[in-house]
Amino acid sequence: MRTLRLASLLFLALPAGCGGVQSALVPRGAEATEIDALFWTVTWVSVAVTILVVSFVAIALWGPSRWRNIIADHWVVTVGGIALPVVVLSALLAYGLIVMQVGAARSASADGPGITIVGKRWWWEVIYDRPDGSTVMSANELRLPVGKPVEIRLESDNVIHSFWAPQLGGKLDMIPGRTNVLTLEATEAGISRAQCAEYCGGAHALMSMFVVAMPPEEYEAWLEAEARPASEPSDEAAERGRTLFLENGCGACHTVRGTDAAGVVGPDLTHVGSRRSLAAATLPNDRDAFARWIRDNQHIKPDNLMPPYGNLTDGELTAIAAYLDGLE
Ligand code: HEC
Ligand SMILES: [Cu+2]
Repeated sequence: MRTLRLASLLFLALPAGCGGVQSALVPRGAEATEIDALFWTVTWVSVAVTILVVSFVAIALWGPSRWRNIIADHWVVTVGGIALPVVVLSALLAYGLIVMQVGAARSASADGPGITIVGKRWWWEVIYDRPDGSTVMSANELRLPVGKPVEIRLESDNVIHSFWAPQLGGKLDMIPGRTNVLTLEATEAGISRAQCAEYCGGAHALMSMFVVAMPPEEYEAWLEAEARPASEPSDEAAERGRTLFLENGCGACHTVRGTDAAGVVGPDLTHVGSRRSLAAATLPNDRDAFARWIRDNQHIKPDNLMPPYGNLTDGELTAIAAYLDGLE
């Protein structure tokens, strides 16, 4: 009995998973709002059709003979079997086409600076256009100005990935050699999540990122800051961390603008300390997480393309973590 009660409690808890930062049922973007309305329309129409069909079957099986005679007539097939499906499905198709049309119109109005997102194994390179035409390299977090349609160009230089920020819009594949364009318009400030939605190998499930929608003035100020080179270490530990970072070859794969580190294999770390998470939303962003990631990343995110650094001492890890944490 107790197990049964526990099981039903757990079952009840399942829908709670739909309310989170990664739910398409909590729209916070123009396209997601339209998709949400389409989803509920299709859902409720389906519910109505199901109730109708089940009622007819129930009448046919158990209904009083007067009712059964009525529905034994030809009109049931003509109206219920042919006319109704044609009308319902055509109406839903038309609705779907209108939603696509509205989306296309919004894309045409996205004339400001865009953003390129490149799917990597298993993280995201995020390149922002600046108003002056230059670009800013960043990674593993997407920032958007609220109320402005932004052209998002989706690319990949390896396998096929798929970009999906459920609270903001539909998903779209990132295909090597192609640029697929998605237009996102955040309708309110807040934090949601994006997830790679196309299996892309080992660490696919751990390829997420936070999406931060912010008021346009804040977004512009943030982009200004993001374009600046890395800040100088603020104390001795961080200073030592920078030396260790450069000595241990981290710069062969990572760029920290303003230092000799100019690698392009891994995420740009110039402002890594200001991001909400590490390794594509696999870990929180704090000193402890930096140290754990550097020493133990193959356990934390199996198959990822960074080598683990088991050779570093606790003291060295703490220093590197202090340095990276300070890169805000
Ligand atoms: C062979 C290339 C390579 C080397 C060398 C390397 N990394 Fe990485 N690093 C990567 C890759 C690839 C990722 C992305 C892993 C993922 O999330 O799938 C990464 C991710 C990271 C992240 C998380 C970044 C983010 O955006 O969240 C940090 C921090 C980091 N590396 C620090 C270091 C440090 C410190 C060193 C040197 C001790 C180092 N890396 C050496 C390839 C490398
Ligand atoms: Cu994937």
